[in-house]
Amino acid sequence: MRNPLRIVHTSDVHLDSRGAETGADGFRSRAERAFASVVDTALAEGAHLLLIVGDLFDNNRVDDSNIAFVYRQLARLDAGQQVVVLPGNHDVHDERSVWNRFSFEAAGEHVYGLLEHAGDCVTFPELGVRVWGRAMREHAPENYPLDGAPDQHDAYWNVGMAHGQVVERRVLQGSSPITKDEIRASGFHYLALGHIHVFENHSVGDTAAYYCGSPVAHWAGVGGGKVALVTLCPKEGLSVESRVVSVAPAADDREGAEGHGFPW
Ligand SMILES: [Mn+2]
Repeated sequence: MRNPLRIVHTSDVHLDSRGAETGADGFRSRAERAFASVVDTALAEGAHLLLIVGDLFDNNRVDDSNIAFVYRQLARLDAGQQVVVLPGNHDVHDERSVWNRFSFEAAGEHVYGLLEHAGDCVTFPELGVRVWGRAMREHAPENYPLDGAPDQHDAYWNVGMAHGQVVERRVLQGSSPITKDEIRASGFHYLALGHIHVFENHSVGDTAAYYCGSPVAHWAGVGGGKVALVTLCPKEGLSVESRVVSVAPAADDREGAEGHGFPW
């Protein structure tokens, strides 16, 4: 029996404290401020799940204060709110990965990482949801984020996480491709995508698939930094709302403020 499920879906925060300054509100960067707003949104919406779909960290050399910042923010969530994180191309899960320094024990029992290169599932029986994702070792044309997606299970909401580029077909150009046919065949009720910094709908067949966009307005552009608020309901079906969580100040530099929607 599936119950209504509320998800906050984010990606591409790109935390990096290098060159940071501490503002009046105590945050060291736009990315930190935006990530705190993501947590605020999960709290205000009473989300059951917070999905972080890659590039939480800007690179694998970020210093430990960035990791500690994430622990502090995720510790603000209410009891029962669960978090699932997936590496992206900026924080790939390789030998030098930031995820080798990230302690899930320190982050709390409510924080799960999908770090297996062959793909892994975490199941939350109390929420009736199963979340699958495949950790990226290398961002390359041969990396297929949806390879090994599992058979779906009728008893659960089947949710996928994938960090990469949606394309029409595999053409061995461009890295971490996710094809429309793979999305269709995956059978996920909801596929949470990361990599593109603006909100985009790539739903195919019975699979709802969305890029949530970066929550950081500086990366996302004039429309503001956003999260996706997803509700899965047995009766009313799926709803997806793109919610602004950060706005670029008018005086922000033009390059960032105009945004480009691309992941570099
Ligand atoms: Mn990316």
